[in-house]
Amino acid sequence: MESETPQPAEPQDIHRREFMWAMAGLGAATAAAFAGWGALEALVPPGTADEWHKSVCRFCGTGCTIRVGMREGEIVDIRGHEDGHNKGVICVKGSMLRALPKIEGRLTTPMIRRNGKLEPASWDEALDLIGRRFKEIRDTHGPDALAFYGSGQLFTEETYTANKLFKGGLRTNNVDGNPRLCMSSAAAGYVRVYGKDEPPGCYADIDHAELFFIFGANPYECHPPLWERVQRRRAANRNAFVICVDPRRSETAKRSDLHLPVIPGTDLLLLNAMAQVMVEDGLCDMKFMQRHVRFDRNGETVDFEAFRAFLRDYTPEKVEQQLGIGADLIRHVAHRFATSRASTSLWTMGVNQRTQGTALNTMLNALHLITGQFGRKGATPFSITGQPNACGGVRDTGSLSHLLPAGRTVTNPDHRREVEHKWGLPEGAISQTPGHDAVSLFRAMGDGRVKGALIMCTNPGQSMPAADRYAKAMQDCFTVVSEIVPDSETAKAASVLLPAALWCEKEGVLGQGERRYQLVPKLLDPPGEARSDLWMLVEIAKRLGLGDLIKARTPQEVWDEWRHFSADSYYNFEGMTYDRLRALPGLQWPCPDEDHPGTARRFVEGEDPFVSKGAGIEFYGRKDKRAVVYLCPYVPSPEQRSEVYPLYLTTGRVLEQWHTGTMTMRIPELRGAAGPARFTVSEVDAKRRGIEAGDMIEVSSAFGAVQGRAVIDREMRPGLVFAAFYDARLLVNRVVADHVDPVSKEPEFKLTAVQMRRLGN
Ligand SMILES: Nc1nc2c(c(=O)[nH]1)N[C@H]1C(S)=C(S)[C@@H](COP(=O)(O)OP(=O)(O)OC[C@H]3O[C@@H](n4cnc5c(=O)[nH]c(N)nc54)[C@H](O)[C@@H]3O)O[C@H]1N2
Ligand SMILES: Nc1nc2c(c(=O)[nH]1)N[C@H]1C(S)=C(S)[C@@H](COP(=O)(O)OP(=O)(O)OC[C@H]3O[C@@H](n4cnc5c(=O)[nH]c(N)nc54)[C@H](O)[C@@H]3O)O[C@H]1N2
Ligand code: SF4
Ligand SMILES: [Mo]
Repeated sequence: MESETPQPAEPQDIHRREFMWAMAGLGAATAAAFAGWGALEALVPPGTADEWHKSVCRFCGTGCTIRVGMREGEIVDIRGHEDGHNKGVICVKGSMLRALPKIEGRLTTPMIRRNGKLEPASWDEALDLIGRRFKEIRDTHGPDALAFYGSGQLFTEETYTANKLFKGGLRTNNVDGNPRLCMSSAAAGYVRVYGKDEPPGCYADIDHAELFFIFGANPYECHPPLWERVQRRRAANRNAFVICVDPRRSETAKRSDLHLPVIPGTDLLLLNAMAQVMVEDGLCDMKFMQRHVRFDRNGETVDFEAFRAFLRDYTPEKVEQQLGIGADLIRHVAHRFATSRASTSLWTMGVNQRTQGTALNTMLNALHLITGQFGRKGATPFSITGQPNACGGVRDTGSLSHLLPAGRTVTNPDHRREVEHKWGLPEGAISQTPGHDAVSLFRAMGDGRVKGALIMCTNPGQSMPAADRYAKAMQDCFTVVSEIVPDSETAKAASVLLPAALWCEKEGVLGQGERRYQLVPKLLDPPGEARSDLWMLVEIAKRLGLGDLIKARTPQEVWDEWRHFSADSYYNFEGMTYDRLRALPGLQWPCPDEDHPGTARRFVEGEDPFVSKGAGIEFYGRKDKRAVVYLCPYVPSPEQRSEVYPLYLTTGRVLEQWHTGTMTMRIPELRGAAGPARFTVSEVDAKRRGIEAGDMIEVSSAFGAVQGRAVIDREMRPGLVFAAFYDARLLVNRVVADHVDPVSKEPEFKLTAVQMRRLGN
């Protein structure tokens, strides 16, 4: 296992929200101690726990290992686990996990909508109704009138079971989920480039990198322990240098050595121009390319000269105006990237949530491949993941509408046969038609093609783009929602609402951003009638007459089934037993047997068990053992600013709030620290419209309108407006466009043309 984790040292970053924490009643001393690496845990006043349990944070994909302190059957303390990859560090959301099981207004009983109103019901009534309606729908309209919409926050055992139940049992590939809104462009990029999904590198690469290329990511707020690790690398190595590419002056951009404030939506021009400079200035690693790389133009293999010719349209001089970054600076960045001892790229939603998300992912990988910035410690193309189980739970188990488990696809007849065989199904049982991706699914729910849906552990009523349209779609359908609270925007549209156990009220495996799987132990009983999502799936399967297919019924039974399932694939994690996961702060796959320590760096000899001896680096995901560099033309977004809609709206996150806020808005310290959501606008745009700080404004697009208060930010670029999406009172997704990337089908949350006007104060 990787051991080059940083040594404790002085915290490197002082958090801007100290004072807010102080105001939130935590006291100035506590707030000041909330300062960074190794110190965050001081936020929580020392509890008087008398037992400690190893667990994992349920919030983001950083996947911090934690210690949960308990007394008299209650959680009283949360600490970062020193043995975890996070070396004891957690962020404020992790610290406040102790409050999560006790949030106000938990849903504790099943509810059925009768005469337009949700009313309490027994589990038997709810489950019988679901069984009856799902069967009726399937028998009358066919299996494709049913769907599962899941989440990168369910446990692996839950998602695996749902996928098996719907694809293998009900025989529809309509299985999708919120990772489509999040990681599908990253997955599409990795699959296109290496033939296999998931990042090749690991967090420890941060400790060795000299150049950090942070692209469309704001780790200061969204992955704080990783940002802190970058800070420590900077403190330890004078040559370390951080470049941040973000149209917005984000908290990460402010703290970087170089911020490239690209014009929103144009940054593929930057990547192509960097490649052009690398090719023309002799910065490419020709040996690496000759051994490991192939070039592709629209499915046809081409040579390096064709790549070079393609890039001539993207010289720094040709793109600088459209991109908003000068040619000299582009050259400088290309040289730095190529010549640094080790370059690590870190990217997330500024890249993925774009109509060119797949192309951007492909090109970020390409820059590493053409310069040989790959496979050495600190040299890696790293798409950081968002949710705690988008990787392990959804991508690896193939729980998206075009996939089957362990890297298989529904359109491949061999893959279908293999899965049918493993699941004990007759040949031809699995449909050959890909199901609906998220946006297409909600459209189908809206126009009657899909009539029954099970939605688990996600809140599409607030998180889908063009939200009004899709809230209506859920109402028009027989929609079953599993939730922990009764009043999410999705719960409001439910026909049947099922009370779910959360995080430490159930047991299961989470798989995070560096291919690390960790076990969450059950420490508490769920409140009232709440049950685990796995239990619900098993009970629904029984009601559908599919109990024989879903034979594994406890988390460990499901895990063992899935572990054995993986054994003949490159995802092999046969060696990750519950016993090992209980004892260790996680393991990284591939991990083929119980003596295997796990794999920090994939495709690298000596680390990855699948690489042949003497190969050094081997891209075994493809028959020719090569990674593919694509020629990716820049295509402007369909959302273009106009006279009517002269501004761009972009959306994202803040440190203290998780997604749609159903959990973190119920934790007073977090709610207090972030405050209500607001629109951040530039001084110029505010002045032009007579808007002053705190005024009510309306932001509208071709998709809808929403009202909220304005914050005027001097550092905001003119022409851009920002809002986070955690606050249902400022339901920004009403305005957000729902165009998708043609390959990954991920919506472009990051770009909507809008207008803005002052309403009053
Ligand atoms: N505190 C907190 N942390 C979280 C989460 C949370 O809800 N709260 N959610 C988790 C999840 S699921 C995810 S997916 C991650 C997301 O993590 P991030 O992707 O880091 O967060 P975002 O705020 O969505 O977007 C990142 C940046 O993309 C920029 N951006 C917008 N348009 C463009 C563009 O055209 N080009 C470029 N280069 N950048 C652009 C935005 O200005 C923004 O700063 O965070 C995870 N961590
Ligand atoms: N405008 C805009 N919209 C976005 C994005 C953006 O950047 N901008 N980002 C997108 C991305 S990357 C993501 S990942 C999505 C996230 O979007 P969602 O998944 O819709 O957001 P969450 O708030 O995480 O929803 C999880 C829900 O599950 C409930 N829950 C918690 N634990 C459990 C459990 O154990 N079981 C069950 N059944 N329920 C549980 C919570 O109360 C919550 O309502 O949002 C997407 N939407
Ligand atoms: S960084 Fe992510 S995983 Fe770590 S404590 Fe914070 S929310 Fe949890
Ligand atoms: Mo996400």
